[in-house]
Amino acid sequence: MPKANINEQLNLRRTDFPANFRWGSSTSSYQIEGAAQEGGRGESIWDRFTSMPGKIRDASSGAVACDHYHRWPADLDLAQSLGTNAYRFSIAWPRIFPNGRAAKPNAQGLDFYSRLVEGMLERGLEPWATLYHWDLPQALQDQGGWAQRETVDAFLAYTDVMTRHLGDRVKNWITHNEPWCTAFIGNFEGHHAPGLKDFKVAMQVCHHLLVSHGLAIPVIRRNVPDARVGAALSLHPLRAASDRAEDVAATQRHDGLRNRWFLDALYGRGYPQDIWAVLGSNAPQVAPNDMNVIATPTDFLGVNYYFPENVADAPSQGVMQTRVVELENIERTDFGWEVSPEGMVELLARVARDYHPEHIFLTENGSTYDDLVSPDGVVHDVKRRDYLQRHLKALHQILQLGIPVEGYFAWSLLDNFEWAEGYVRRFGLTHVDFQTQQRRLKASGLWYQAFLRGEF
Ligand code: IFM
Repeated sequence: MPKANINEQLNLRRTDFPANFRWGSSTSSYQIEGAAQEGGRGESIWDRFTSMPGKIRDASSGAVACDHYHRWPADLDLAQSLGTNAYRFSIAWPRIFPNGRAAKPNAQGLDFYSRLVEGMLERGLEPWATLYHWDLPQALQDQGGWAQRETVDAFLAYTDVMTRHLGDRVKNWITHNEPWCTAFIGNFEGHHAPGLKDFKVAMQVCHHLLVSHGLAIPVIRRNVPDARVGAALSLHPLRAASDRAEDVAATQRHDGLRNRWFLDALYGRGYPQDIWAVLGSNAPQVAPNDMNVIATPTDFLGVNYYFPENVADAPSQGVMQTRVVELENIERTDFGWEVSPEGMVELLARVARDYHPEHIFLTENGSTYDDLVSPDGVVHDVKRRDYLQRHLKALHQILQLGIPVEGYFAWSLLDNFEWAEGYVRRFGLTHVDFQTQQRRLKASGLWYQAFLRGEF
């Protein structure tokens, strides 16, 4: 379909959004940087996990990934060429403290992020730094990882160093990316590093992540004049798989751990009592004052939105006794994730109604499809383009409802290492040929660029 026609049908322009709206793209260190053994970087739990047979679908790792460590100037040029005014990245803790903690940080790691941030500022990209996007130093995991309270102290020391070092230039700080995933995919399902399968451990990890978030806030504020601090949560609108009372109750439980566990705690309500009761002996150890710490006021809520879930009762399934079911005749991405822009409206309306965050940023949203480079050299990813357009339309609707969303970060700038899926799943607006490291904007990226540059 010619460009003009698509955009006429969509009827959406950048000027329909506030002038100071943040438009960006998102990435994370382990997924793009590569250079795993350069610059004094230490081993991360993902280096270790990917070296274990059978953990990664294509037996790959992030050892080279997009080679962003060497190619970052060109990648930032790309982000700038899109017309974005913000860029979200994460810092690899093992580049700063190769063994997790030390009296002195690794100067080469600090320099790398300093240059990266300078590069953003030179290109008019507001830096949004995430402190923890899953690459824990392996040395800390060897001592028990996030299940140990000492890891919280190590995180605070790392946070202190990073915010002192970059705080004059980086004002927007995200403590954790998707703590649900860190805790449960990594420590209960075992599909992500460190690959544990222990629900009780996952609950303790989850609690320590939240405590570390709360304790990091005053550290960041002390070091960064005009800091804005928040966490990026993976949240989902949930639907009962049927009208059966059991499925409705299961959905309530699922919501309790997926969404409310984080939102209730961050917004000062403590952990949801209904879930605490279900957890029994799996409930985490909570020190006096922890819940106050977790509820330390933030400056914004980061929401990563991908898909809704349909939930059924499953008495034989673990502590929570819930199951996510795949309903038929539903539009899905090639990952099997339901495509639901209306779910994003529903989710943000719910968050705004129940928790009243004053500022919200969509810190991730995106889709994966099996892209092919056509003989004409173009990746005609019409499904991803359509996904992006429909979610931006939904975003506009969200703003019209008066919900205070102030920015949108597309996941992702580049195809990259998609964790347990290796390089099989491509989420980029930019195609990366992992043999040659050639980048080329896909049709979705070209459309985002035209939208952001006001070309229609
Ligand atoms: O690639 C991930 C990212 O690291 C965290 N949020 C979801 C993305 C897609 O799965």
